[in-house]
Amino acid sequence: MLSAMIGAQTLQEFIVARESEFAYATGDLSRLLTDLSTAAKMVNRHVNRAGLSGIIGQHDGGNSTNVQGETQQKLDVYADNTFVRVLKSCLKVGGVVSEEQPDVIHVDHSKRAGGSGYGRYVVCIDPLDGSSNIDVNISVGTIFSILRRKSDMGSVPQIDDFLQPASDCVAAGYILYGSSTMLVYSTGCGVNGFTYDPSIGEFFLSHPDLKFPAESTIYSVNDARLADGPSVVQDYVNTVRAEGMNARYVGALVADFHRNLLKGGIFLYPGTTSRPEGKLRMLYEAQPLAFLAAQAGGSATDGHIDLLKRTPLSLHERTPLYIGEKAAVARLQAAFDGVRVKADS
Ligand code: AHM
Ligand code: MG
Repeated sequence: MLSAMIGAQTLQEFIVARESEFAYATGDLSRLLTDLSTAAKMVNRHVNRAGLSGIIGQHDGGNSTNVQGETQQKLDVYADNTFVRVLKSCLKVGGVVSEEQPDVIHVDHSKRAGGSGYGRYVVCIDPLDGSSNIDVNISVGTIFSILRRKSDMGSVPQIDDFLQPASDCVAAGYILYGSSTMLVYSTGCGVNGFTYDPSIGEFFLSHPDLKFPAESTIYSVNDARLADGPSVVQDYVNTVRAEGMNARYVGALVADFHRNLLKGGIFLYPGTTSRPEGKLRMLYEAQPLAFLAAQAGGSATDGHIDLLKRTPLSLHERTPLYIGEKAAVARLQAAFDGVRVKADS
């Protein structure tokens, strides 16, 4: 890995080189992205050692649940603590919403040197997505978005600072802890991917200007839940299957999204009869990936509207999610629209 990376741009060099592309460049966002990459390295180290260190398994003997009522894994807790601790220490951050915590974490820097109240950015994060994969040594990820607060800088962030449409993200990205660890992010000027070289502790630019391939060859859906979802989605899957598309489903959103971004495809997680609102969360799963998809020439919808345009109403809101290469998503959207028109006539 090391020899292949010699001469490649490091994440830090890239962040600094691209700073001027950002409309409000003051270096604050660069600082924040750098801090996120530091936390990613710390989490990566634990994820990679999970089988060795006795850290796998459920936190607190399975007695601890997060705000969604799901059992927390030890690594969920470690990743949450690590990202939140690093973000709290970043002077640019005024608040954080984490999948693992019910309320907004307010970050007051007024007692710190150089701090003046609450920072200008808020961060939404799923610290360890797909964590049920940890015990079986399959990829997991971190997903984040960064928003500029609408409320006055320095004051306590308000809930509306977090409830902004994905189109208003300042940056978004993910870290994939897979066969190698990658950090993929966008500040609204394309999507770039960086591969981690653990031997020297650096992320290197390995996937510049990522774009979905024009043709989709893969669909990703939890087949077991398909029959409980909208018939539009069932029909769509049956059609693309008959046309020769291949099925791939990891069960970790970051891994499924990343593969489809590289290979061309669509990920589908519909609402079901028992959970019409779907499983995935708007703020720290759907929205960051919708922002990235758009930057990579793809798109995302909930079946009704483009997810870039939807304003969330609550911190842990869920949504159906259909995301990937643009034509594949547009075709599904047209099928949804067609059914709606028929029902209205
Ligand atoms: P999590 O945030 O509790 O880890 O759940 C989200 C994960 C996604 O990574 C993945 O796409 C989805 O749940 C898989 O769900 P299912 O097992 O229902 O197919
Ligand atoms: Mg998650």
